[in-house]
Amino acid sequence: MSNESDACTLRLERLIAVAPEELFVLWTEPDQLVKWWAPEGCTCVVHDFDARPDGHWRISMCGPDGTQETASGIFRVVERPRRLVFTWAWEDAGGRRGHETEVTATFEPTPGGTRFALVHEHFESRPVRDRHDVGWSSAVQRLENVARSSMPKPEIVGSLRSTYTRAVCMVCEEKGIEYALTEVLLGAPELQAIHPLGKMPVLRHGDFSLFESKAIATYLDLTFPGLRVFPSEPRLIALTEQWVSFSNTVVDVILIRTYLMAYIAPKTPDGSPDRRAITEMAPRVREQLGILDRAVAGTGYLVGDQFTFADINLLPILDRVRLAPEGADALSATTHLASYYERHSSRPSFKRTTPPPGPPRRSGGTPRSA
Ligand SMILES: N[C@@H](CCC(=O)N[C@@H](CS)C(=O)NCC(=O)O)C(=O)O
Repeated sequence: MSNESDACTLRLERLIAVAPEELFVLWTEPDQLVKWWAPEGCTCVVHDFDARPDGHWRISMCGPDGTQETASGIFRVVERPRRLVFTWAWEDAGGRRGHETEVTATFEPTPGGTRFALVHEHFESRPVRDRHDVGWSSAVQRLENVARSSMPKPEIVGSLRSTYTRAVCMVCEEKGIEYALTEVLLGAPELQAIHPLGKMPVLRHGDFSLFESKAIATYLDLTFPGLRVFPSEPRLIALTEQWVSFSNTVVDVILIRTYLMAYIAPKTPDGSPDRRAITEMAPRVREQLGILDRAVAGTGYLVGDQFTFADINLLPILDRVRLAPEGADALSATTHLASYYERHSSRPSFKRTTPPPGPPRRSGGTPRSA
């Protein structure tokens, strides 16, 4: 592209925290357009906005001083929800259209929302381009604000007493996501409605619902901006998978589902701790903590030198195993894992998700699971 055409082309790019589908609606529905289509302090009146190929649009922008400017054009391309191309010309007092330019808006899904790009081209001169740059920048800022405020809050249904629920709440805390936690009992109807086995946590987000903690964490990480808790480099992605899988299929099964449960939900006739199971599991608890001790020895993290979902997923498990004496002793006896737990348990995301005392309860009254 020549320098001359570059000087007559305006380009804007933003990461906007909603999905392309939602942004497309803000761009194509007149009752949504009026919320942002004009620089800050101005309002607009949509006379016509037929977002279909060859459809006509016409909008007046009204300044705070009462001035009114009208632009109009035709849609060339309408590819929902990825691309919009339309012509643009300002009208004079008699409604005659002046020099025609062209606008292309593209909406690419990306972690954290939509990579939005606007190209407005074929201006007569650089000063005219620059004036439009000021106007578009301000309008697009309003668009971002409207998009953010229209985004529904994710709702996590579960209990902080559940290690899996706590892990997804920690993801929200780490990323600064505004979320709601709906505390329910194990097997509650809200869980049954989403999880085929009624397990917690489940997520509701607008018209979308999801079960399985790692799937929920992935969705939150990709949908919302902020610090990424899943790495993007192939080896680090794979190592995160490795530790999440190992923690959930081995560590959690031994430390929580078998050892801790022998204390909090024993199957003994009188409900007292299941001593046989505890004695049998204690060496296996030590063995697991030994494996994790070696895993964090190098960097103080499970994956590379960054805090990832692998750590988030493990920390609530370590917290719970400390509730029983052999678990607490085994963790204190480790070198690196004990200081790993000490350090990361001071993170605000961990502190703000501290569960209330007592074991999780099942609808119907029995304590069950961690
Ligand atoms: N793989 C599931 C496990 C969820 C799970 O086991 N949740 C426990 C609480 S920590 C639960 O709901 N237990 C009750 C039951 O199994 O009925 C996930 O990652 O979300």
